[in-house]
Amino acid sequence: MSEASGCMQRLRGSAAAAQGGKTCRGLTRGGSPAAMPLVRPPQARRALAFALLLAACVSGALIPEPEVKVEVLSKPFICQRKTKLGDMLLMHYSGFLDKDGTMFHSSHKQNNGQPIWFTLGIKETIQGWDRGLQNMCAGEKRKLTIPPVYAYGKKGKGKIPPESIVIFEIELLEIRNGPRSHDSFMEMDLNDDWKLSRDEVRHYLRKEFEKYGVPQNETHQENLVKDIFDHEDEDHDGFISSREFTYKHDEL
Ligand SMILES: [Ca+2]
Ligand SMILES: [Ca+2]
Repeated sequence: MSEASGCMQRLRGSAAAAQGGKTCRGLTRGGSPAAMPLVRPPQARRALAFALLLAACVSGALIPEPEVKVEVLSKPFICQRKTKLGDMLLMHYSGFLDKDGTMFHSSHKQNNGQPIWFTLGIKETIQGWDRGLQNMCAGEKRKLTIPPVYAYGKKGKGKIPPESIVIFEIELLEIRNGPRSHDSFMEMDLNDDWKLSRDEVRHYLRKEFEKYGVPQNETHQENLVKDIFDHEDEDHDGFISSREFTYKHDEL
């Protein structure tokens, strides 16, 4: 982007120099080899320089930046929440090769046709998913066209040849707070002091166990709390800060 605008600025400056600040008309005619004298006057040299710069800018503009192309195939009428980094997404997906449409994987065919859970923004699978599945509603269907750099790259994988552009059709069924999302932290931080005490973590675990019908076991829970603090309380101050808790998102 910045290179393109820099290019445009240089072009403008160069055009002004070649044309005395007027128009670009006649540049191509004047720049044709037949019309060019052996010793070029300064004006012609400037015109040639401008033409070369123009060619460089145009060819630069023709090399597209690799991006994930997102097409929304259908969207639900009501969308209460959109996906964000750290969320857990329940989804069905099918993957195809762009070059001939071969399907290389589909959640409808594998794992008894069960949808999969995927955590957004932590490089769990390919980067193309992290990039292409943000701001999505439950019930939405998308088609992602993913360049190799955000898919399986130079090596490829299994049925996917090296340097393949891949297409995924994805249906998002459900969005849940990821275990490390900001929302989960807020839910756990009962006294809103932006850090989690052992009591707050204990309370949260009890609630979660209750929700999923897991039998409550004090010793097990205490071990879990200890384990969590051992791993997460990096500065050993007895609290898990929001910084310690939340995913440290890598640059996608
Ligand atoms: Ca707290
Ligand atoms: Ca801490």
